[in-house]
Amino acid sequence: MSDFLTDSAAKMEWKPEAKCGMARAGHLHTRHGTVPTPTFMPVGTAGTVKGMMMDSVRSTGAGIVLGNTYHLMLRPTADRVQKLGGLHKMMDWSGPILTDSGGFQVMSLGALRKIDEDGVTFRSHIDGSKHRLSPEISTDIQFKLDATISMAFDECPALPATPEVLRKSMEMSMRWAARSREAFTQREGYGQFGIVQGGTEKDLRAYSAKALTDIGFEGYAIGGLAVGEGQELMFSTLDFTTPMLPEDKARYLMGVGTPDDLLGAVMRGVDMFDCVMPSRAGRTARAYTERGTLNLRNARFADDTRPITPEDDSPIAGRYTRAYLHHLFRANEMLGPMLLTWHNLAYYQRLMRKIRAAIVDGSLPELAQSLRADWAKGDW
Ligand code: PRF
Repeated sequence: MSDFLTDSAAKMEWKPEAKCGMARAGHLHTRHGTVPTPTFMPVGTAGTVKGMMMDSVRSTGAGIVLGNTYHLMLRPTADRVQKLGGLHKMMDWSGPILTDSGGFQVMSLGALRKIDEDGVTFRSHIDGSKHRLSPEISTDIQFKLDATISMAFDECPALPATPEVLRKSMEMSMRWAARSREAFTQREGYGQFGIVQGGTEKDLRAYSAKALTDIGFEGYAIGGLAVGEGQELMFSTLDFTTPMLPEDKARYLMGVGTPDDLLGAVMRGVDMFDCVMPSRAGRTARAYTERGTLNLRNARFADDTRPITPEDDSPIAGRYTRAYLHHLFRANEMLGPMLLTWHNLAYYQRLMRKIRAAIVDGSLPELAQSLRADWAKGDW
């Protein structure tokens, strides 16, 4: 996987290449290689994209993967990752890695969480042991992990929430963003992204975007979405939030989403995404295809001798029948989740390549129309 390092950058920079409406195509240059954007980052929570060897992840065209402060600080611990040479070396991925800062995962996974102005105390979901995260601790952990892109430490309230709750939480996240930046060690080709919060409130998003751009980060994430508000509200929030962010920095929508979410968000000016959807769906027998999803556990596939898709650009198309994949899942064979995760990650990367090419040649609206029409058709 040495191809990543041939173009390592002294400075982390996002450079635009083409625009189509609000959609942007560009390149993110980092110490660990250059990533064409828009890009989808497979989730490698605990130092592994579950069920995948990193060569297989790379073979799908993925250029950057995500790791999690929360999981890695609990196990194997940041000090151990550092002793193993950092996350890249530990997991055999020489390309860029972005790590989330932990607050979001504490709130969704940790037990007995207690938030105060300084940070959050919580118990591990693994063994109940007590831990603490703060902007300084999270930033230090991400340094030890050797994350190419570190995320500022933030709080993400669940929606719906009152404007008052959203405002208080967002203001604290902005104080935490300043502390995260203060604690961040600048290194060549590495960077740190701030996270815009404020729910679906325009004035709060504006306050947050200004607070973060005043501090100054290498990129800007949009957090606090895809937390129960639905696609329509997420899109309308993006409509007013992306124009508040600098034109010359990468924009990352955290924890999103379905293929249709990605398409809609790119058309609203987002460059980067991460989501467990393709990998988690792969483990639970759901296959993404150009015609929507298939549940391969379904009895109707028991004698289906066709490949998952008639297109031959999936890494598993032409090699395995639907009937065989159905059998693997029914028999709880580990190859089932492995093959289908690979297939789904390849689908997501293919989708991003198609979207990117359409931005470059100015045909994104036409592509969007044909993608949506095909998703609605259902199985072949
Ligand atoms: N903040 C952080 N990580 C996140 C989110 C957030 O708001 C979300 C929301 N969709 C996913 N992951 N730090």
